[in-house]
Amino acid sequence: MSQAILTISPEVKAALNNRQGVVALESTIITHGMPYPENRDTALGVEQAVRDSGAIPATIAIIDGQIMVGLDEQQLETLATSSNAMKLSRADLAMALARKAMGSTTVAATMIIAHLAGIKVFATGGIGGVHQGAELSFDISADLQELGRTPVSVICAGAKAILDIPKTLEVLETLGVPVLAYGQDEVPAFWSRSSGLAAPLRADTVAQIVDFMQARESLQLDGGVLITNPVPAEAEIPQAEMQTYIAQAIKESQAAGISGKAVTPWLLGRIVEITEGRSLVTNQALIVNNARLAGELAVSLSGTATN
Ligand code: PSU
Ligand code: MN
Repeated sequence: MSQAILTISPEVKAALNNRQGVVALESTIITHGMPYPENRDTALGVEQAVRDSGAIPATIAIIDGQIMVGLDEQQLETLATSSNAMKLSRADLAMALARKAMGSTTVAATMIIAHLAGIKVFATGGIGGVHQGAELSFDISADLQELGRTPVSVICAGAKAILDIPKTLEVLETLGVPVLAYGQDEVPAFWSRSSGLAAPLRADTVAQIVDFMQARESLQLDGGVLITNPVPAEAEIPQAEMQTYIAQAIKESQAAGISGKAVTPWLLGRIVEITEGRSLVTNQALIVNNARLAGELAVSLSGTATN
């Protein structure tokens, strides 16, 4: 039975048994996405936002080789202060178990574990995608393939604007992943509400998302759904402004020879420095906003056959 390898917290277990809404949360944003103590405070704030909408948060990470679904405050603190946590995607997840290591889960690995646990809704900040210059580096996040195969709905604030968003959307389309924008026609671009790119699909209410997911279920379609939720207006950094910071960070990363798994964390960290912390505040606001929407969706779904 698939849940046997999971350590599910009592609270999450009770919520799953009672068919209460549960929202999965990733942990790479804690270990590789933000500095301490903002990472811990954000993780706690995100959990609270899920609770505020009536659902139960399940932050996912690997501690001593155990797959934890739902962390207590002490475990969150351990993760937030660790300097050696492995960044785990589909390819490396099993090695963290075999080595009894500590590891944080990316969007891809969080989807795999959420699915094993029977959790349908997952909130994050931004997904990985096709990196700028991918035609030379071949750097395309495993998050995209995972969305193509694992049936979990991921709520994010758009593809991170450090990526090539048009190419990311093309790959998602190829993989058959529906991309919905929530309440607007454009795909949001993480720190910015606007990307200049039309969203393939749009939903304006949680009820519309639920109807859409039920229709997918009746078609027996595999794979995930990506719901892109624009950052609240008061917290956004406009796209034109953001673009100069991103261009500078990418140029510096190339000059420094950063590659592979290190690229996303390096760029995010550098952009926090370049914006003197402003991008971090935006990042916190958008993930809390996503957690709220995910909570509402999980609660609505828990009352349907799709649950
Ligand atoms: N968004 C953030 N910070 C992060 C990430 C997203 O604000 O650290 C993480 C997510 O876990 C995502 C991962 O799955 O970056 C993508 O990494 P890669 O491009 O190496 O697949
Ligand atoms: Mn990569």
